[in-house]
Amino acid sequence: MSWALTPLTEEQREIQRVAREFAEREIAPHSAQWDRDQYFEPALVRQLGDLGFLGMMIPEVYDGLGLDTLTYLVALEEIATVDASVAVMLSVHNSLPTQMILKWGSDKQKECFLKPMARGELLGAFALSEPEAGSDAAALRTQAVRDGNDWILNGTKAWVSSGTKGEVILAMARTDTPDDRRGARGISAFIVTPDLPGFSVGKKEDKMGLRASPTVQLHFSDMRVPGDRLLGQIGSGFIYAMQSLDNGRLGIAAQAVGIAEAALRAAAAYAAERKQFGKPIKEFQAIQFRLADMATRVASSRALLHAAATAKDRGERITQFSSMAKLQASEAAMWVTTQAIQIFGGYGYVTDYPVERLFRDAKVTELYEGTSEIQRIVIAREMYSHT
Ligand code: COS
Repeated sequence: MSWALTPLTEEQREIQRVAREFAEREIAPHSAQWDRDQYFEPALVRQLGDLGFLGMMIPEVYDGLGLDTLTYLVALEEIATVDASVAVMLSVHNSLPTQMILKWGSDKQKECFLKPMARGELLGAFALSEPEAGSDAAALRTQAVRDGNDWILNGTKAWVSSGTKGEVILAMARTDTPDDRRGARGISAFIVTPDLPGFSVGKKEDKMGLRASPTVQLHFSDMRVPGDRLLGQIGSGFIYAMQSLDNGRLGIAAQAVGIAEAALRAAAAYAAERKQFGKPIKEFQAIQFRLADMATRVASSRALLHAAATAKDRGERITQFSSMAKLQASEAAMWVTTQAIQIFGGYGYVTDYPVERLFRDAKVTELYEGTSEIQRIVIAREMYSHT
């Protein structure tokens, strides 16, 4: 049912096949249990690293595969179709910290962090949000103060995906002073590692969905960060984060398309086998129309996502396009998973079938890396920003 609306090259189809086979063989048998146990399988990071999937868009010179965005997203969708928790780990790592170091990192930072991240030896995480700075990300309060060549960081980051396992965390902190607040321009990006004195992992969230992906708070308490861990320019961290989220949102859109595709497939299969009133329920028009609408929303989400990815690969600004892709795909995923449960009836409401997990996993795609409301703000602002 997974139509390629954008014609894929032979290489793209091959990577899609590798992702699908890996997901079905190594992930699918465990997904339900990992979800129940809130278990993150560390061996997966190394296995995905061996396939090159932790360096998909990193050039070969930095030990990555050097693939384009569309190829990455096609593979990511395949993983998400099987397990959205594994997909978010891949999405964050490939879209945010690695791309930030690739774009703005020094040669030394690329050598020390980017290369091992591309090989899957170090897992990346991204720490922008704080308990009181979510949608209003520029209101973050974590403070960085210079001390000789080092920086001393104090504050709490929130909603950090892969937070308990993240080995290279791109953390945004204020480098302006209380007497000279500079808003978004007072924020810088730092490469933080868990071995720094003053770093600790705080509360692990007990989530509705994506339960196999650890989401935590991180505490920085007089955390001493060497000067060479500052990424790029002082005061540019918020801009870097926003530009990176343009990429990140494509990853979340691919995750949402994968979740919706899985729900569509499960519902279509169930409708063919479930009999009521003497015939398979797929023969009732009420079910056919529902499946048709689900398939249409999955296809249109995928088409928009692929169009945004190819625009990015052409070097175009994709701020509006990526927010559109995420908005469309995440709302479609929530709608499609809701319809899937309706087709399953009571069986959709219990854990014997995968659709209740897909429904729980879909919800977060409307929330993280910018809520649907934030995506609408970005889309609307972009309409006027170039006129
Ligand atoms: N690409 C490049 N630069 C960008 C940008 C983008 N996509 N978005 C904003 N910027 C720049 C602006 O151009 C501005 O730069 P200047 O100082 O040169 O003017 C600066 O960043 C501040 O932008 P802006 O004034 O638009 O900031 P706001 O505080 O109004 O915030 C929103 C804008 C709401 C879009 C932003 O806070 C946001 O995306 N919030 C959601 C955060 C999010 O997704 N969090 C999830 C984290 S992962 S769980």
